[in-house]
Amino acid sequence: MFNKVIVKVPPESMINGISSNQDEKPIYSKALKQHEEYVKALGRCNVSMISRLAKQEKYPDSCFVEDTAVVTEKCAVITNPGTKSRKGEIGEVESELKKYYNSIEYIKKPGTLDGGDVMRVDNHFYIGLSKRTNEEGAEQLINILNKYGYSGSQIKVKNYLHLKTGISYLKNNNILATKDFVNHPAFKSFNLLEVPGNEEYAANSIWVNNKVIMPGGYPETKKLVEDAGYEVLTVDVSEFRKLDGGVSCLSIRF
Ligand code: CIR
Repeated sequence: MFNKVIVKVPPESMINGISSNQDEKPIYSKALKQHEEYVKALGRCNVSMISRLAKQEKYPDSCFVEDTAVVTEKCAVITNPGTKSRKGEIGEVESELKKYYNSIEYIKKPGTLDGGDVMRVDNHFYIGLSKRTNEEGAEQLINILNKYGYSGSQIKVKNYLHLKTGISYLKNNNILATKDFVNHPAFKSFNLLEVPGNEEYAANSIWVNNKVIMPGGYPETKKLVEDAGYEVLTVDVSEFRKLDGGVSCLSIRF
């Protein structure tokens, strides 16, 4: 169960956020409304507290809070984001997490790690090696996790920004994933729900207290998740998609 959620209001500067598709800029007013709807969806998932951090104009990508921390029941790990313009985002999230955690750990350079590369399955953490997360960062995280009784392993990410761009753990041994990860030996013992090729964006979905929050507009994947027994809440996150972000990136859940 998750009790608490941290989100950060998108800044107007998000129109200059990092994107693999420079042709399509997010529309700020629309993004703000979508963010509101996203927070409302989280509110429908029986979490007891949603902390909404103020927008930070200095950091165009700062609404994607997930990348700044990895949280467990026993500790919070502040990351060292793998891209320069995002490193300063960690300060505010660190201050917020200090309200809830006595044990705060840090990924330190030369290690880099984005929270979007970390997928938790019970007490094991799969860590994507991507353009943002390097081996040193992944090893540091595994060492920290081991100290608290968790385990971790590394997964190479080739075609996506982050590991969780292409795969999500939905509890009860269910994984929602694109073809790349469905065929990956590390995940063969799971019940794999394969996202159709034309709906790959929907592979980034989140389980929140027995409901699944998914991006709107991906009917086949929605049906797949519903048929697996979940109540699905959809939110339109088209403006965040333009910055390569999805429903998991927009919150830290613990
Ligand atoms: C970035 O490139 O860092 C942002 N535009 C998107 C981050 C998305 N975060 C995530 O998938 N966890």
